[in-house]
Amino acid sequence: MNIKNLVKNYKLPHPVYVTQPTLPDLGEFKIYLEEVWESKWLTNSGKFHQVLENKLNSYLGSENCSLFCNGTMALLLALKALDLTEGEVITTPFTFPATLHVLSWNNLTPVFCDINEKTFNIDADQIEKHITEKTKAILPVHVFGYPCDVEKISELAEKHQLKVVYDAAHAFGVKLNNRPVTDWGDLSMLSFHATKHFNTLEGGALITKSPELKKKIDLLKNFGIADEENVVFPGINGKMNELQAAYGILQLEMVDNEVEKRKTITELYRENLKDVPGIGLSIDNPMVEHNYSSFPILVNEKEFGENRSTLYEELKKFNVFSRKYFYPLCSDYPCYSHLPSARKENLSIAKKVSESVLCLPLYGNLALEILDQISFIIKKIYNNRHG
Ligand code: T4K
Repeated sequence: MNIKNLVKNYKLPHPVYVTQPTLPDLGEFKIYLEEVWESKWLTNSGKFHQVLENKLNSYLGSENCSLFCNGTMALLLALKALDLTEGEVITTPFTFPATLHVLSWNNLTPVFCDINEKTFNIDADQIEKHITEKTKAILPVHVFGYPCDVEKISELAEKHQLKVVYDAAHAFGVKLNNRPVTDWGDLSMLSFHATKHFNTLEGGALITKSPELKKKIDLLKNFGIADEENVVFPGINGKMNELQAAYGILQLEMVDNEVEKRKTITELYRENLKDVPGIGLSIDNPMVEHNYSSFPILVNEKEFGENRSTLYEELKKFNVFSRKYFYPLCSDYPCYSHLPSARKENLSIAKKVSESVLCLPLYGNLALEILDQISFIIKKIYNNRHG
């Protein structure tokens, strides 16, 4: 059967996107909104902000959580809080643009390190060769919520006196060996964007073990205002407002259920796709307590019969809107491609992964029949290529 006929027979009735937020009950949110309307306290560390910060500390097993208007602003200020104002920072090219842009906005030069083929994270065994007298920090990303080689990165940081800031945008609630992944590094940034399984519409947080750092971060995100008469340094506005925080409190009550549903979906996808030639699944590390934030597959063109980009386009015809996270590599953006570390020979694994990765739809409300249908379509496309 040709693709046209397959589409005719198996096209999904509605578009299915890579993700979809699970919203809290509108009635419950209205109760909080009425409270905000009554108090007229809309932002600047209000009641809901304080409640959410405390609740997140309990949930995440952290002591010092600082809420932000979004994850990018949080990461930008993480670097400021650590006085990283010049020099080089070793990072990964396989990430969302924000990871790189916050370095540029802080006058820091990114140095790209290749990634590990199995975890998609920065290859900790290759970091040391990039360290020079200009290196100030390492900025790894727990891509798709899979933890980096945190022990090795800590060792390197200690040996070379480097700061470590984790972009943990995808790693809300992830644990490694029963420890929150945000335990490692000087600071970790979490994103609470609408596309995350825990979200505050837009939002983010920094997590640190240091109460002094938390104090500095809270000043930085509020213009450096210490009190009505004292502004201690040039801060900025990075605050989360009361509506975001109130929404976040309701989201937090739902998050375990969301993760549980995503786990079921992930297991079913794995089962459905495990025998499809040319579809590579990520490793399942038993030491990791996942959050099931994404479902990436790797498409091997030779075995599957078509490449990742063709599969991406064909799935669209069936109303399946997967995403090529993360393609192109950040090192290929015009603003970074001139850097010596951006050359292809330095990033061969990242290039290979980025050219074969595809994130399939995954969210708590994704019906199991739809998921089965998506898996079935992928198998049909394979069969179509192989007679
Ligand atoms: N570091 C890393 C490693 C990151 O991945 C991100 C963000 C950041 C830093 C920065 O954190 P934030 O400053 O954003 O807090 C999306 C998100 O906008 C972005 O937050 C996220 N990473 C990135 C991986 O994904 P896009 O450009 O792909 O989003 P968009 O609008 O195409 O949405 C994807 C799908 O989600 C849509 O097809 C449908 C669905 N969707 C989206 C929105 C916005 C909804 O169902 N509802 C919605 O409200 O970046």
